[in-house]
Amino acid sequence: MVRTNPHVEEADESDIEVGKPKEWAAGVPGVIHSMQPAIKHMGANRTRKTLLALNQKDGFDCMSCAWPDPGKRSSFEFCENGAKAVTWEATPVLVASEFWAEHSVTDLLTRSEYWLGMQGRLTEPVYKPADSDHYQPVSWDKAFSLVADKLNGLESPHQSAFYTSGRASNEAAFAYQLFVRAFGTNNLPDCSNMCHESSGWAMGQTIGIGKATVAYDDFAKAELIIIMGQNPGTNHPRMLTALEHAKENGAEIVAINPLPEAGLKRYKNPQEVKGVLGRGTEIADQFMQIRIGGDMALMQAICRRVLDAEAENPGTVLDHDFLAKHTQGLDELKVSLSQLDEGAVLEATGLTVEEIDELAARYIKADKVIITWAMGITQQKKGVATIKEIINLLLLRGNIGKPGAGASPIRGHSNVQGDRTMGIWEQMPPSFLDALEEEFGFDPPRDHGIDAVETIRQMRDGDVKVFVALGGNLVAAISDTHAAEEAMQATDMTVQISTKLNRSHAVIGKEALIFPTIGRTEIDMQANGPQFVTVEDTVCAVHPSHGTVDPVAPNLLSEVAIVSRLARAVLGDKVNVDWDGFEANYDVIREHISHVVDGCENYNEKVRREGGFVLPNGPRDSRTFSTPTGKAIITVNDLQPVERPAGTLILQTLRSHDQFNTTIYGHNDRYRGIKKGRHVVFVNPEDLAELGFADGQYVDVRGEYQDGRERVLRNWRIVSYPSARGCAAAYYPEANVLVPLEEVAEGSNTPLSKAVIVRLEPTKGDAASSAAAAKASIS
Ligand SMILES: Nc1nc2c(c(=O)[nH]1)N[C@H]1C(S)=C(S)[C@@H](COP(=O)(O)OP(=O)(O)OC[C@H]3O[C@@H](n4cnc5c(=O)[nH]c(N)nc54)[C@H](O)[C@@H]3O)O[C@H]1N2
Ligand SMILES: Nc1nc2c(c(=O)[nH]1)N[C@H]1C(S)=C(S)[C@@H](COP(=O)(O)OP(=O)(O)OC[C@H]3O[C@@H](n4cnc5c(=O)[nH]c(N)nc54)[C@H](O)[C@@H]3O)O[C@H]1N2
Ligand SMILES: [Mo]
Repeated sequence: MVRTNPHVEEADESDIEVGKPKEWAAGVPGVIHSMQPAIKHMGANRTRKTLLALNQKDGFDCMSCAWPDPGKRSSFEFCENGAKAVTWEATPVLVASEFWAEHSVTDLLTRSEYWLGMQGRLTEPVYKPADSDHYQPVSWDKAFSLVADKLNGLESPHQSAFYTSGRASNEAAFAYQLFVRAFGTNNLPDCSNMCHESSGWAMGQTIGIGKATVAYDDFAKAELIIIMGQNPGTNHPRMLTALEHAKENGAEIVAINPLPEAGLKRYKNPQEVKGVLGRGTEIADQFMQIRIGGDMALMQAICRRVLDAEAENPGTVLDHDFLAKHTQGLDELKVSLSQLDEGAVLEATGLTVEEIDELAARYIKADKVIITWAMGITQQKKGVATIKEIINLLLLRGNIGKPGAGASPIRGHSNVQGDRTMGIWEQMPPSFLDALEEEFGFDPPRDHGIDAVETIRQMRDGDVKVFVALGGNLVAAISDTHAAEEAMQATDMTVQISTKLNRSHAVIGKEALIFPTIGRTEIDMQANGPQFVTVEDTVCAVHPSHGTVDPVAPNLLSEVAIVSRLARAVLGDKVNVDWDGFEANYDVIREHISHVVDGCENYNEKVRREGGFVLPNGPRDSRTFSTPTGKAIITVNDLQPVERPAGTLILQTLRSHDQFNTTIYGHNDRYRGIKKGRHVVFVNPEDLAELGFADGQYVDVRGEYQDGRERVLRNWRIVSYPSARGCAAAYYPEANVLVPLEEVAEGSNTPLSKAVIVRLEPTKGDAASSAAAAKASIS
């Protein structure tokens, strides 16, 4: 059954229900809830072929996050949110041809992300000419030639930018970066610029590689796991199973977060009897409710206690052999931390001395420690420095390069790490560019390209005129929504390769195209038969992903086919690349990957091994650190807490349980007790009392950053919530209007999405009329 043009109701934000936050995550309701919509819309056959193939060895890789697959898999190797992602993609609800005549671009601009996504899958290429307010169906050939003419008419290739979102496969990503570099630019911004960029920089500079130094099995061997700035219950639910197993093996778990997130407290595993019937597993042995941005001070305070303990009992605390053989910089760290201001630490963290002592004691007691982190750490002014402090702490006791220990950034998009490995980065090192040159016989550009924030700036300033996106929704995902929208609308042409509609199809250049593509769930049939793609998870394991259901519509092309045909149309014979061969048989691309990408030798053979293969990782495998000195570098970083002027709050922008980044599946946030709405701001009850506001009141949330632009969310409902003092929260992407484009993390240029200084102001009028106004102003 194929359904077209459904009627979708916009959310009525006046009707928000607020209940108590949940104390536990997952559980049976999770999986049952998630099965219902799938079965309703997809039919039993398509449901079976997708959900049961999820994360199985002959199935496809779940696109909901980059958490790895265990060696031993259950037949339900997915979580509630993975099932939502699959259903969202594989449900055969289609955007029909008439849609484009019925809905102008101006009309699409008034629609919410929820409404746009719920229109269903895109089915044919469409083009919006400069003199029209409507997209219109167009042939694939015509669509490619329109883009080719525009790109080839630019004065310089640097007037174009080619964005990638982290769902693209390794094969699509490799072909895409090759096309872009052959065209002549390194302008390859990606979602990682807004995500784990701080992790990449901090780890690259200290241990020589920007990836996790742990394998999946290390979680079961760890004695202590510290989870910082991450909400696994919603965003990496399968991680909870690994944490549960770690606990069964005796590990302690410490969670550091301004919010008491459900998954960090208790977990009911839907796949085990005690999860079904019992109270589940208590996850965190210690929960530290830190202030936003306080993690760097906390890490310094723990390092200081480790050093003090060693001074008291010399030879018993530090891993002297490891430090002497593999690291540099210990003495400088000692000097610097001897001056650490404990008062400043308590102020920055909001924690007590006892809590900090307790964590230090746990750290010193454990021989094998893993520290994981995500967006609560990376999207901070001091994100890079904070991660360097995490590395310092791990190095002091040799917790890198031994079983059960390591640094583990938990990546977001399912293949964001693989895309980087394949060359999606505006700053790929010369060794990669040399290998490309050797393999394909052209001279790749050597100057660094621009990242996501810089792309917005250059579009705003008229320097970038053509924007192409391999997936994603940049205009909604980047900071400063209104500035970003103006920038996007100032371009000559925008091109989106997408599965479904989103805001980036409404906020467009003078001319615009949409290229519809098949998704990961779907069978990818090419001239040489069905093709599989490959992906890399957060612990560097590479494996194949095979679609299992027929594409929702006949006129879709795979990402590889779109990129290859676009490249051929733009480049003609300029470079000697067999684009037809790429499209017909992905082994051809993989053969090139083996020659160009480090660690991918014999790629075609290795990815076909049972379970794929794990990329080499110097620190993890052999304590080899490819820094300039060959040693891991212990660093000294200046503490600089987030400053909060009187009367303001530090606001973080985060994910609800019913969304995947800018994709909104529904309007509930089950674990935080929110139903039927997203326009809420979570504030600590004592802060509310101090500021003179009440739970349930409607307010304007106004950004404090001053540059002449007004940044405000109007008519948001206050939810009294047990967040750390002074720290509020609201949902991304709606709250992106508050994050200034100029406010970025030092060293990584990542928008400060977790630390926006805001002021609450009473909304004029009563709640009901305010809510009606909010509804009208949905953007
Ligand atoms: N279902 C689902 N899964 C997803 C995604 C999704 O949207 N939906 N997105 C994917 C992507 S791309 C990513 S990057 C990941 C994101 O995964 P997360 O990083 O878990 O995502 P956020 O919702 O941004 O949550 C940030 C967490 O950090 C905490 N935090 C905020 N500020 C601080 C701080 O200063 N210190 C500390 N210690 N904690 C802080 C917040 O309270 C929150 O718990 O998830 C991936 N998986
Ligand atoms: N304020 C604030 N801003 C943030 C964040 C935050 O925490 N707070 N988080 C940041 C983070 S961590 C990230 S990763 C970015 C995310 O930024 P993006 O990756 O740009 O955004 P997504 O919402 O993941 O992109 C969703 C769109 O991708 C398309 N899509 C889905 N599947 C496929 C596919 O298989 N192929 C193709 N070609 N297209 C597909 C669909 O059209 C869908 O609408 O946002 C960042 N922005
Ligand atoms: Mo992300």
